[in-house]
Amino acid sequence: MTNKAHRLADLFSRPGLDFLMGAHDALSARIAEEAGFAGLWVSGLGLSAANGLRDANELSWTQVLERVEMLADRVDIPGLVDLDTGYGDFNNVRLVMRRLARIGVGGGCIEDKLFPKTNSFVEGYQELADPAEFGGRLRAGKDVGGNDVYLVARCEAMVLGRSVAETVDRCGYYEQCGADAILVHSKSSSPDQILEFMAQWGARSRVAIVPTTYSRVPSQVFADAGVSIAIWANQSLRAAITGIEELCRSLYEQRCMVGLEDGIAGLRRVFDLTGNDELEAAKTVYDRYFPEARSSDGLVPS
Ligand code: SPV
Ligand code: MG
Repeated sequence: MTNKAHRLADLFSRPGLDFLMGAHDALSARIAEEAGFAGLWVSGLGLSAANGLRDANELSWTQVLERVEMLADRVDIPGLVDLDTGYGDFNNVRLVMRRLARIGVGGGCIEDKLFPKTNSFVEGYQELADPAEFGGRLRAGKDVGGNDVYLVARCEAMVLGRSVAETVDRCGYYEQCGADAILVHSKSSSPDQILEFMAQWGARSRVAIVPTTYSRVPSQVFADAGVSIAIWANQSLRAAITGIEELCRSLYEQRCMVGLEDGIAGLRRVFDLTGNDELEAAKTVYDRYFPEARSSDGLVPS
């Protein structure tokens, strides 16, 4: 198992509730890591929106993985990558998983809907996958990702108005098809659906939830119900939008930064987040890379 896959597995399996913080680029990932989060949710909605696109597979799977690679390179904590439906059938899942395993980010999550996906909170028609077909996608993911990708199966049944009982049946089958853990999604504003699911699911595979519409429920409620992971999927993206909007509105109106400087990060913070200190240290400590005393005549050193 790669280091990050192992650490993500540990986060899911250790007792108590842990959190994955949503990230939409390397910078938001670094900020989440610095804040203390032990793992990331690499959000499909976030990656799409950060590129001005809809969460409808408008960003191609290779574009997604290019961004995942940059993000994973900038943090030490593992990430669970939102792979939507796996971008097609079992064969697309194999391609994606092979590359995800090479990146070594930690894990991948695929959901039981059809390509091109529709965000769970978008109103209108959404189609649930046939469980047997989706099971094939999971088996393909496990066959290729093996121990290098922690595989999470996401069930959208309750989002589409299906019963808790069907959700439990589907998740049980997904577990048999090789999922290491289950993500059970709900768009209810109350936690009741999730709590009922947990009561029926019992102590089977580990469960992750996404408390977006029921975000005000104290996390202890979910810890007591046996949930392993809660995912703050899009709060960071939404905070960034609000921050940028407020600044742009004010600056457009007043045409100078009076009263605004203190409300935004200083450049020092930008340099910290991008690791400038490490580069400065490398210049002084390793004169091997950056000789202080350069030859004044520009000749090759003897
Ligand atoms: C995402 O962050 O892309 C998710 C979570 O899939 S949600 O948008 O809440 O469905
Ligand atoms: Mg998503």
